Amino acid sequence: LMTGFDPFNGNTANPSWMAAQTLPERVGDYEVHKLQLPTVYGQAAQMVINFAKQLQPDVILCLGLAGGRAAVTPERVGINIRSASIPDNAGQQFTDAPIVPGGPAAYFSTLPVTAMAAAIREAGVPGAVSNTAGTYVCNDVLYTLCYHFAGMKTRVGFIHVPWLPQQAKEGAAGMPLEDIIAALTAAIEALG
Ligand code: PCA
Repeated sequence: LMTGFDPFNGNTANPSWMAAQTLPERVGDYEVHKLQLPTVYGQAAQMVINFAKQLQPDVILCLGLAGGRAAVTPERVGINIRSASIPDNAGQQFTDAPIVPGGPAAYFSTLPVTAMAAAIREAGVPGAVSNTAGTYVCNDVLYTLCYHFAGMKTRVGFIHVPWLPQQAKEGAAGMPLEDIIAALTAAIEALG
């Protein structure tokens, strides 16, 4: 199950969903099912959980935009916090709030992030493990899914992608959609 987000915070497009949509229905050994998520705390993760109940996927790989990053970045960890200077697409805004009150501080992704980042670079695209998925909706989804699927056989992970060249802010990195697609294909093939 692969997900991408709708546009948020004034971005006119979200390359995470554009990339998910453009990927073929089969990559390596995997059938790819796609779901667009709203950039809304709580609701986005719940949609993934509901969809996964029907689909029973082997892997859930969520994608999001991290404007300003220069590489495609598998995320190592989700943390139990909501804290951002901008509201989500439903107008919710949080500062220093837990996602799951009393829940564990953090979870590691259950995907092989180092192998995925290496595979991305081998495909000729900048790739690196990221040690923070932020404290906004992407982290909310990663943490909530790790919490929900802890101890279950479904593996869970997240990849942040850069801005497209045409949307990158002055002086910031952008990456063509076809490079993002090549990176994601390599990352999926590295899942084992
Ligand atoms: N990126 C945001 C939320 C949606 C998206 O694509 C984030 O990094 O939290």
